[in-house]
Amino acid sequence: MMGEIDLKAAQDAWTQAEFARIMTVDSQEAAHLAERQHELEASLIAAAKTLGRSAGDGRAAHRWWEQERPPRRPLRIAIVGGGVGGLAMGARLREAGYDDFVILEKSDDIGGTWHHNNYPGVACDVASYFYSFTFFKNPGWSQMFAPGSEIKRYLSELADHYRLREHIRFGATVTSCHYDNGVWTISTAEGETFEANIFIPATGFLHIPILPAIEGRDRFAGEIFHSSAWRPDFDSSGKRVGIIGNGSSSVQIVSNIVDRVDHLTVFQRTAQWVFPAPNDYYSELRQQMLSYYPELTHRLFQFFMDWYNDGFGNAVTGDAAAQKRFADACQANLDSIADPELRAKLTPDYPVMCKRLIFSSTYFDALQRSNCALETRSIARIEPSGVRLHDGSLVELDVLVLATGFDTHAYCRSLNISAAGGQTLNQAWQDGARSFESIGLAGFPNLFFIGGPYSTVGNLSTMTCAELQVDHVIRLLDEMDRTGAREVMPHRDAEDAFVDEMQGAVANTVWVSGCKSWYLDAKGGIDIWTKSPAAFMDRMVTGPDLAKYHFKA
Ligand code: NA7
Repeated sequence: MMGEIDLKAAQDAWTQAEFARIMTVDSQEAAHLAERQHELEASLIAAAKTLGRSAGDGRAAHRWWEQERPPRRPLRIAIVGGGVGGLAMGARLREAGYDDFVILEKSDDIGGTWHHNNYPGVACDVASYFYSFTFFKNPGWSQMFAPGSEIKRYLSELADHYRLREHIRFGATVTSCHYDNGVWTISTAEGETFEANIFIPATGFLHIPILPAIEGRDRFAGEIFHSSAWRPDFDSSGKRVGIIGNGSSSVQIVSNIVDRVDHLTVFQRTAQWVFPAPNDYYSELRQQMLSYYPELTHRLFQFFMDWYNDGFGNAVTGDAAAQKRFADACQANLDSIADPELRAKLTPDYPVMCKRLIFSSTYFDALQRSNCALETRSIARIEPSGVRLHDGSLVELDVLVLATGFDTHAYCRSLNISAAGGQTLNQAWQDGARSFESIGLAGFPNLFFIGGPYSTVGNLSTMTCAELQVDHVIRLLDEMDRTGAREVMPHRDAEDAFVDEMQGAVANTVWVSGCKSWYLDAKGGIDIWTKSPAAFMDRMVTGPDLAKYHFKA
């Protein structure tokens, strides 16, 4: 039998081997470490069985409905969006004892981004152990960067575990939200009206597709669709496919379909830096072992969180040494391309991470296949038979995929939010989206954003960001519950000072170092968190600073 000391030693040895394997570039050493882990996994499973541990107990032990939940005064809450943010909010409300809530979702299923995006190769490019909620661990990720369908399944399991489905209203497209005297009235395109005391837009920022304003788009004779509208049953096999754009979506699609299509043309307007990130498969043995030891899944979360937050997060907000490490890795990846002409086409003319960094170990290989062409000549128009370039040549196509991104600065504008006696949200945001500490908005009582302006975004984990925000909102609700307040909203001067603080840090960020990206709005402004991820966590965890909020009985 493995004693307690041995168990801890084996766990430590497994995690050390894991971290060393992730960091090494020596494939022989990586194979040796993987073998060592494999042996430890078998021993740890045997030990767990001997000790009578139950598999998956990270979740099973977390029986929120059996925990003591404080009695709450009636507070009706309406959440808009059944994606990552809305589901996290619902789960934590459940745990905190706020059971009177509804989640309004325009679609017919949960998952948000992970429900809508079904293109081949769709996956998260944030490591899965970090792209998870700490209160709902997942020992069963099958890959370092899990496929979209697996993330949707994870969210579905979360919805079941917290019995959220009974609170979700599918097919509810919110068209207007008005606040008056302690009550939000929310109307939908389907003709329903909901009333709530608290209103939480959790609509995200990757849900409104941008269709490029290229002449002739509607005259294409073949199939033409945005990457987020790829039908699950659409098969590109044997077809001549063109794809406009080379962001994260395109890179995943290209890598996935290149071997299946007859010919693939990637239309690139701006070169991208690509960080090499092999997508390791995780064995069933490993998944089984982790299911017995949720503490190890948590260690993996911590490891990746530090890697992303300290490494990546600091690199984009002014840490030159951290940025150089990413720049060197991206440059070495680029240098691996043998053909100097292709390499030149793929060389960006702006600093690494100015645009959202692409993570892929397969994209450059795909571009070098004989049936793939990288087209950098500019597009003149779309014609029935293909894409006409400005030099007069025609690229003939059967399928044209528009991987042209999303309107990331729209946020929840389409909800038409207003408050009695004040501005509409669209008026308040006419010079750019804003918030107080990513949560509230002066002039709009009882409104809390999840994933709105001044959240951390980019290559960080939106799940972690949502979890921090959701818990912050719950503390505001607890204060309303404790004091009996009917209204809460940030003071305008506190919000102005916060926006000044964020804007004052913009110049340090790599996002304004000379490129165009979805981090910048139409006027070149920035409305995301501009300080370090650690500063965001600190603000979320130590706050809310109640003195900066106005509570009204
Ligand atoms: P992105 O990252 O916004 O990429 C959009 C791509 O489409 C990008 O390469 C654009 O080129 C290109 N684009 C957009 N409009 C045009 C026109 N009119 N002509 C040519 N090329 C165009 O979107 P993704 O869907 O890939 O990823 C979005 C996020 O989802 C991603 O960052 C992850 O967070 C998940 P440009 O660089 O602007 O020249």
